[in-house]
Amino acid sequence: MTKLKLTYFDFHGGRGEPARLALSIGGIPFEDDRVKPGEWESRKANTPFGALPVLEVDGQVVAQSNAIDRYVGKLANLYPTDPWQAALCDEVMGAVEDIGSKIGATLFIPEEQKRTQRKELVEGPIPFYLTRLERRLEEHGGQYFAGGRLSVADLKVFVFIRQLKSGVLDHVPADLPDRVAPRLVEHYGRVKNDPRMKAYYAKHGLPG
Ligand SMILES: N[C@@H](CCC(=O)N[C@@H](CS)C(=O)NCC(=O)O)C(=O)O
Repeated sequence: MTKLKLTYFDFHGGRGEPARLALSIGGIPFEDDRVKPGEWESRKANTPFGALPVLEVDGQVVAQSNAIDRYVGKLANLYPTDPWQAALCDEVMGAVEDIGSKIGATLFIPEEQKRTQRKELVEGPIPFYLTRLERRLEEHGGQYFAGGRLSVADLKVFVFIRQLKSGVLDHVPADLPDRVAPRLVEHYGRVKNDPRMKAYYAKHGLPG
């Protein structure tokens, strides 16, 4: 049997959680390697691009969250087999990466810059991506982003919306998704209430 080890930081959310969710939902055994604070510096150089997540598959390593999500999505039957639906799934994951990278760039900067840059994000890119994701969801049937059923795209959007709604991002109002993209928030609820998702969080604890 293929031996899988998924390495990511030891918290709920971020770029590693969709793959953790997908593998768990698919019942695929994997080593859940969680990097603790203080361990990263010594491990960073051993990753392909100096970043996490990385997935080890029988001793070989692949990086880049969307590549990992596609791979585990295929293993877990959470990635469309139809090429067009797969492209739609990829599109959404790429869009979440686009806006996630913009937000990520404001995580570890001085407070004043953070306030200014987040204000700009709240007035432009974040609502833009929320409304465009909502539009794509509706264009594809309103329930799921691709293939008419849960896929890794839904998991990636779910983690993104949860981050925004949690209020963990200073200067980003937690009600922004509800105000600008209510159908996307409904989608968030749909994914969150999926019994397979509930089983995951019952096992691993709810995000704080
Ligand atoms: N494009 C990459 C970005 C990876 C990335 O920036 N990961 C962050 C965590 S979400 C990281 O490893 N940060 C620590 C560092 O860069 O040292 C992906 O999608 O996996």
